[in-house]
Amino acid sequence: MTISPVSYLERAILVGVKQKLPPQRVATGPGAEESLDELAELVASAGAAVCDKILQSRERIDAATVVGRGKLEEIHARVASLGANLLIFDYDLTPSQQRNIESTADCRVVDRTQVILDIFARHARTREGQLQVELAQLNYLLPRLSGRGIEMSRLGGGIGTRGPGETKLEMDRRRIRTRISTLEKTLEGVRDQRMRRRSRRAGIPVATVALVGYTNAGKSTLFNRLTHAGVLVSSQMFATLDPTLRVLELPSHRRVVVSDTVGFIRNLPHTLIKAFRATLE
Ligand SMILES: Nc1nc2c(ncn2[C@@H]2O[C@H](COP(=O)(O)OP(=O)(O)OP(=O)(O)O)[C@@H](O)[C@H]2O)c(=O)[nH]1
Ligand SMILES: [Mg+2]
Repeated sequence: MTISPVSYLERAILVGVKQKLPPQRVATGPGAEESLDELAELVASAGAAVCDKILQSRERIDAATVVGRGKLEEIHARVASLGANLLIFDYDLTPSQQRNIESTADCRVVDRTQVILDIFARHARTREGQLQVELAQLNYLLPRLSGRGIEMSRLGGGIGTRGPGETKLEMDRRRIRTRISTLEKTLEGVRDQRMRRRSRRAGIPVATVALVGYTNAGKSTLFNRLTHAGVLVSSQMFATLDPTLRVLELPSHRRVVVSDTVGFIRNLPHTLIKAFRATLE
């Protein structure tokens, strides 16, 4: 896959929102800070430079702009002074929030989901992987299409515009719907095939061992060490998208099938989970 050189010219400012909790409530789980750091890793894997991180604390999310008008003016000034050309929100933006922010900040705006979709688009190698990414991208794009058809085609590169469906991002609604149902049918076929293969394997007394864990945890490295398979190892997140299976003989001489597969992350976009069902199953 060719990677647009435009991507390396992207200078991004990351924006996170932290909801202020009433004093009696204690925050649990990963905080907004960790999530923003993780987003920075994702953005680097997508090929853009991070020039600033902004974390805003609010009582509640602003319905129109997420961060509120005042903060947005501040962000606009920051974009200008740093020469940034991309705002990345660590928050799932609705199509109208995205438009509102874009018009005030005078800068392209994408969200965490788009960054992850973009990485998947760049890393999908097999036909199945590419079809799954395309399905996720089109499902993400469809509700966001109104009035953006022309803009999308004018952008011509960068996070949120790449992928196996790159040219198809310029399609109109009707054709996107048709394409989505074709992709769903094709992938349904892949799932059936997988299911049949699994049930055949279930009849043979060979255990399947799946390596699961956070993206970049070292699954592929371990897989290679165990099986000498030579799959891609990389410091980028989501280097592995397509599953690889190898037979491994344990010290006890028992044979098992080991599988390397896609990693996990917090808040993996729903469009991706749905599209990657065949792989994740
Ligand atoms: N320090 C250290 N680095 C490791 C170890 N195992 C792997 N790495 C490095 O961590 C990075 C990610 O390794 P991968 O094996 O590609 O990780 P993965 O879990 O397959 O990642 P994805 O396929 O992207 O989800 C690479 O740069 C590896 O060289 C380890 O035990 N120690
Ligand atoms: Mg891997």
